[in-house]
Amino acid sequence: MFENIIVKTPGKSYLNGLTTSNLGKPVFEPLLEQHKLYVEALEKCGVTVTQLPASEEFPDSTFVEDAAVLTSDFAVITNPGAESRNGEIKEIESVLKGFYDKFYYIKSPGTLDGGDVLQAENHFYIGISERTNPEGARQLKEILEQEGNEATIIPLKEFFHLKTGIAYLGDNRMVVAGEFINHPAFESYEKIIIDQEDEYSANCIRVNDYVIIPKGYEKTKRKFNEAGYKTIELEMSEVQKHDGGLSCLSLRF
Ligand code: CIR
Repeated sequence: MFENIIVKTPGKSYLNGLTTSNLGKPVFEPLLEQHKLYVEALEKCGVTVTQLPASEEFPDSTFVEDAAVLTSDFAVITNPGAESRNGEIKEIESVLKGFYDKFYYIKSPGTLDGGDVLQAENHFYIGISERTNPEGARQLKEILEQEGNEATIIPLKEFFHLKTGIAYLGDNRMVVAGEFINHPAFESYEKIIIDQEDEYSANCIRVNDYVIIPKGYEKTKRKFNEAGYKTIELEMSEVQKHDGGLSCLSLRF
């Protein structure tokens, strides 16, 4: 069960943020509306939402997930791999001081984005991507193992972040797309397989009694419902334009 969620309102500078997509320039008003509905959906899931104000200084800072890795006992402040995002960790660390006593830090030359970390009970999967380097992944694995968890490092082939293509639903069940469908690391899980044309919907979040999924993926929705999950669908068009998904917009703990 999650009790707390941290989100951050997007600023106007979001429009100048990083992206690799060719989906066009985001439009600010619909983006704000999508973010507002995201917060309302989380509240429906029964969590307390802490909403940080927009900061124009950091265009990508609404993607709070990348600045920290949170467990029930401790927080790891990351060292985001994109130069323009690195300063985002200061605010997130000071906010997390209100929730956690125990902190670890990923240190240079290690880099790590929270979007590359997936928790399945006490087993963590750490992607090596354009943002997370082998040293950052190694540091996080060491921290997690020292705290009694297991950790597996997964070099990515295609996905932007690890969680771009995978989600954990609980009950030993993974949602997998693309390179993770037949990946040996996830062999022991029951899987919900996402079709190639619906790949974006693999980035979904289980929050207590609901699975929040992006709007417009009927097949994915049916698969979740048939597996017994209640779903909430959210329009994510303006977030997707900047490589973001449902998980990126929050820290859940
Ligand atoms: C970036 O390039 O950093 C942002 N435009 C998107 C970050 C998405 N975050 C995530 O998947 N955890």
